[in-house]
Amino acid sequence: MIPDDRALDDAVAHYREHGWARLGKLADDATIARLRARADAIMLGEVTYPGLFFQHDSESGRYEDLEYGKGWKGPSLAYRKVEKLELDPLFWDWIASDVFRRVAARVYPNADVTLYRAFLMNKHAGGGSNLPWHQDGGDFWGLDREPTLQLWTALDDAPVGGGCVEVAPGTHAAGLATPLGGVVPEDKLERLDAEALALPLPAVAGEVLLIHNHVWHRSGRSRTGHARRALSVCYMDGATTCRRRKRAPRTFVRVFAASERAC
Ligand SMILES: O=C(O)CCC(=O)C(=O)O
Repeated sequence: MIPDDRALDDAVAHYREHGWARLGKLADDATIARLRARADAIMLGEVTYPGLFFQHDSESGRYEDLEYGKGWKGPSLAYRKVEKLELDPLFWDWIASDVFRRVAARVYPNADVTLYRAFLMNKHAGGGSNLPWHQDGGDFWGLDREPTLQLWTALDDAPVGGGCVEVAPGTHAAGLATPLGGVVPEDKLERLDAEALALPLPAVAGEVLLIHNHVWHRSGRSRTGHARRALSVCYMDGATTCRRRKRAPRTFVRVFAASERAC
C-alpha cells in the first residue's frame, strides 16, 4: 500500500532519529517478479548496457576475500553487486517512482534530487558473502557534501538468517567513524559494543527500508538456500558535486526536479 503523507512524515521522522525506517511493502508481486527476472538477466548477460559495473562474490563467502576491479566474469548468478541499474528502464521506473520522490522531497526539501548509485546487492543461493558494519560516504565517495538517503527494496524475502540488513540504531548521529568512510574500524565497534546494538531488519519481498548513509549497517550470508536480491539506491541533494580532480569529476543523473516536488 502506498503510504499517505502522514505515514511518510512518520517514517522520515523515525529515520532522522534512529537512522532507519520501514516504508512497508511498496512493490507489488508482479513488479518484484519483473525486477528479479531483470536482475538475473543482467547477471547472465542476457540484458546488457555499456557502463554496468559488476563485482563477483568471493568463493569463500568472506568479505575479506572479495576481488576488486575484475568486473564482468561471464554469466553467473553469483555476482555480489551490479551497479548503474538506472540504465535499465525497469529499474529506472522503480528508482524514479512517485513514492520515492515524496520521500526524497522530505529529506532534501526544495532541491533537485540526483542519484549517487543504484545497485543490486545479491546474496546468491549458495549464501553470498557477509557485509561488515560500514557507513556509505566519506572521502572514499569524494563528494562536496554527504548524501544521507538510501532506499533499499527487498527483491526476495530477507528473513533473519537470510541475509537481512542489520543496523546499529542512532549511530548516524555521530557522523562518520573515519574521514574515509566505509568499513567501521574494530576499535570503534568495540567502544560502542555494536554487537549488542545490532538490530536485524527482516523484510519481505517488495518491502522498502529507509537507511541513513551514516547509520552503521551490515548484513550476513543467507542460509535459506535461495538468493537474497535487493536494490539499494542512494539519492542526493542535486547540488552535490564530485571533488575528484585526478580524473574527470563524476556527474550525477537527476531523478527528481525541484519543480516536481509537491508532496
Ligand atoms: O543489501 C545489503 O545487504 C546491504 C545494503 C547496504 O549496505 C546499503 O544499501 O548501503
